[in-house]
Amino acid sequence: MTINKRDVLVESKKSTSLNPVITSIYTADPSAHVWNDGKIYIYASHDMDPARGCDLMDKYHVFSSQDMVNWLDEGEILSSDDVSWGRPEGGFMWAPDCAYKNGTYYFYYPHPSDSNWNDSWKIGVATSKKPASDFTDQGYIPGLGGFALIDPCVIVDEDDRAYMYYGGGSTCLGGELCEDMLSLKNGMTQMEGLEDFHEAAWVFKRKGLYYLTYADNLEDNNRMRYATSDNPLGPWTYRGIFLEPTGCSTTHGSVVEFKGQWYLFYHNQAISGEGNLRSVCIDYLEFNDDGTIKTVIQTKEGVSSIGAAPEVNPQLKVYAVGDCLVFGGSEIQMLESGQKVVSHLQTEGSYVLFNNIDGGEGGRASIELHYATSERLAKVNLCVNDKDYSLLNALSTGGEQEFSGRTNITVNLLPGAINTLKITGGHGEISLESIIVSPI
Ligand code: FUB
Repeated sequence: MTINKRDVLVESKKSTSLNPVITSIYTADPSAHVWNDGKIYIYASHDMDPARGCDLMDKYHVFSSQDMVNWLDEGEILSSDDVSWGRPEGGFMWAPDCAYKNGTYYFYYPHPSDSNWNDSWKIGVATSKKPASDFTDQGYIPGLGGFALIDPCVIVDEDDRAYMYYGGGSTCLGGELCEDMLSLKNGMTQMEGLEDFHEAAWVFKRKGLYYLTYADNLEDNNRMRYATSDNPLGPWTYRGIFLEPTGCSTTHGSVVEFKGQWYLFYHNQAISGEGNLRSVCIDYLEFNDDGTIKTVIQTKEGVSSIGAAPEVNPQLKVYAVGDCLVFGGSEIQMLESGQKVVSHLQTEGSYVLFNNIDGGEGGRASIELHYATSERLAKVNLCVNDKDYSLLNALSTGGEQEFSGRTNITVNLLPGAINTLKITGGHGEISLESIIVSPI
């Protein structure tokens, strides 16, 4: 079998980020950061599809952007399988955060250490010299954790001192981290002055003022509230609600400035309609003259481009589906335009197989499928070298021959032209036009 490879230009058809902004897989609890490379990164938790509840949340993905509109899935950075001290049954990889200090990225995540999960929360730390790959678990922070204590967030202040916040079950705690970023200087203290704190603490600083944002307890419809202080560890002055319910039972967000503009990252359930299949969104966040936050307007458009779109990867390779192997009820079809596509991928057991995919030197590669579907929400299952990357969402393109759909994920490839990609119909009628393999 021959696989066609040709260079192409990929044009972003999005003029705004759209909401949800991450659609290929389900993601929640976005912690966004701008690092020295000039890009903005989202560290997100992952909801498994089909929905199996928050208890089986298994791993974290990172996404990066230089313009707020085009986001690259940088791939999985940590899974519960990587946590040697963790709950034996895995799961419970809940809302994380990342901090940078002295040349190292510190990825903080809540995870139970025992089968009795809600009594045994710990805050784990994985480190890397890179923002979105090669993280290695370093264990958990001594002295932190216990009943319902989740959702760590870390701020490295202008004087280089670092503070951690976390909490749940109506308790929010904060404390200073030691220089090693892996231990606490003087333990944690209660954050005083918050009203109706539930979880999802996030701290940022603007014009010398510290802001602590969090999810409240409104039943099945949490909102986001905030408080401010002149000191990183409070006491705090409660300021109000700035994100009304998103329609999802949980709410969780982060506030970040990028290229002079402030944004709120949060999640909703707009794609799935299910509270444990969530999707990350972005909208503008604005301040009043007195420093208070205006209520965030939740939009479908998302935010506009800020900066140049990413350049086309010169190593990009396109594999035309006309050259792949097709099994089951799928077939290769010639359209009137002369375009060859794989159609009827929805048939049970049908799949397409690409052999001999070149992984270059090996490592991470973005896999992007170009598709058409008139289903509101179709799905395909992707396996690479027998590793199951599970379901990818394919949102409606408005027509069975409208090949404007894009769904992608970053996977690991072996070195050389020995990789195998298998795409199986997951749900709904969908046709594929091409697959793009782009080493990162
Ligand atoms: O995603 C799991 C949990 O749901 C998070 O830790 C909470 O903040 C809530 O979003």
